[in-house]
Amino acid sequence: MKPRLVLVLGDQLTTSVAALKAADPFRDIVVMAEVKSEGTYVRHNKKKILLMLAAMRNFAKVLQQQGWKVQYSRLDDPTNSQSISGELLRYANAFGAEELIATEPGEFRLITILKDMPLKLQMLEDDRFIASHAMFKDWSSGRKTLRMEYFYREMRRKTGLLMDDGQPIGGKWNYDIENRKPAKDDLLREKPLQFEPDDLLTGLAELIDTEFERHPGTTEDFWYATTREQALEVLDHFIRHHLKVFGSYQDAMLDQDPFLHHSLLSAYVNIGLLDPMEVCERIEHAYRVGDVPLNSAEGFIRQIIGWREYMRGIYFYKGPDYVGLNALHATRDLPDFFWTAETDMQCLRRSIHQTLHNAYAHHIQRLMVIGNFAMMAGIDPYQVHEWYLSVYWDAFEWVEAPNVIGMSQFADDGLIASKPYASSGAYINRMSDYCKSCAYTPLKKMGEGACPFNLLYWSFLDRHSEKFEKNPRMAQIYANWKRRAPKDKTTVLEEADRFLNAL
Ligand code: FAD
Ligand code: DLZ
Ligand code: SF4
Repeated sequence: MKPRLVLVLGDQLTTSVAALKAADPFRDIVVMAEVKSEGTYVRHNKKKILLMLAAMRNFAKVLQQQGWKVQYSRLDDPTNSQSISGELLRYANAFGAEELIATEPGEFRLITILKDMPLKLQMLEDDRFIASHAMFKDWSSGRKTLRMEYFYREMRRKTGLLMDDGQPIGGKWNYDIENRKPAKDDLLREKPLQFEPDDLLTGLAELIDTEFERHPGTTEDFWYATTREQALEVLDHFIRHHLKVFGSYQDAMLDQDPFLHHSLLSAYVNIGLLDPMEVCERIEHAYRVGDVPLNSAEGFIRQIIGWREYMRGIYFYKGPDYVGLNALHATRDLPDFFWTAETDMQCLRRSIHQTLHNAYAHHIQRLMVIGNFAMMAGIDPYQVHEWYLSVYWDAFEWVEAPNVIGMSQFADDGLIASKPYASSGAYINRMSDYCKSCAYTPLKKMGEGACPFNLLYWSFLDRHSEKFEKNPRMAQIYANWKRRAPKDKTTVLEEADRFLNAL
């Protein structure tokens, strides 16, 4: 019997991935390929590429130890064709394989590439997710709005997480209202668990610095996990040191602390080192034995079985055209400082610098600083989407695009968000300490030194009044704007225009 090729992509690094479950270790050949095309279709952050390739090499060893025949293409192999399809064809010719078993990739781009190959393709649904495509379709069909909160309740029922006798523990589904505390600088806050780079990482870092020289970010200061064992240690560390207060400080931002009480687990779950259900079960256990409060456990579990699953559902439900949506007709080019962090707005300077350096920023930096600015400044959402996809360690289109196009840029016209996530400097001032070291004054609404977020906020609302004025959640805001003196309004709009033209 001819061998079949079994593709394992860089974000499918688990022994229980669908393609491996369907394959026969005695007959089939696993293909894993480090290729330039996957690193360059957007200019991925060097740290993200380092994470991917190191985790791939470590995982290939696990498969070999389990008895799989693995054909592994290294980036610097002179015979490497540098694309997934090229490598599959090369191995198909070498071994006389005519069939390919693959787990559905997390980007339509790659799904199309695999479907177009001259091999008989068995593409299996990625069952690492709790909601299948069929379940999401069932849930969404016939609904007027697809709000996450209702999907989340279904997922709680389906998984039984934090449920007793079919009811949510504590009597409420959602404790978000308790999760909005600003944080204080605290030297005692436990730092993230860091791993010393080994020879594999040092060698790969050199290769990446050469091959992806012009990409954003750096391979220096790399201390992330690259094996399942290490990722499990990160999970333990988070539960032991941070989960208790995760909920309360979820929305806080501190200039000198990029990680606060966040878990740093997204990339490990997305690339397969951790399973989403195992993570949630560990969190639930911590709550049930009394180690952590309900608002933290619920807040965390909601992010995984709620937001994460919902975003994936939306991506596959809406299809490949979703990333091109532009409901607010935003056309401005992405400013250069997104690639350099050189701006005098401290909140943006710090969030973008940390993003480029760590390939990480936490949710509120992504949503309420960077995304908020991009939307209010009217930046083309497709360019914003490409930026997010390239700079973050956890960014794959299935999760990145709905978060950016939908949640953060409102480019899907409110499919995901019931109102735009727009806010003035007052919000950033309340939730962070950035403003203390900023060239601008957060509460100043116009004139010399006025915070640009204040100018942009009103100019954004004014520009889109037709769309948002009738939204009941925004009526009060528009009433406030209307009450302002006409002279003030003109000044604010003129100053906002001047700021935008100078970008
Ligand atoms: P924590 O704050 O510790 O949260 C716990 C976990 O919940 C995360 O590890 C993640 O798995 C999950 N999670 C939380 N929020 C979301 C969400 N909105 N969507 C999906 N999962 C969520 N997440 C990605 O995994 N990849 C992305 O490319 C991505 N892009 C984003 C872009 C924007 C504009 C926004 C607003 C959010 C984005 N997110 C993305 C969601 C979220 O910001 C990250 O998952 C989170 O910051 C990762 O850090 P953490 O692991 O420390 O998260
Ligand atoms: C992100 C990424 C990078 C940078 N490099 C590789 C690679 O060399 N080989 C590989 O198999 N996967 C890589 N990936 C992850 C893929 O881009 C990812 O599987 C698709 O985008 C689908 O989610
Ligand atoms: Fe950001 Fe405005 Fe605060 Fe400066 S003053 S850090 S621009 S919110």
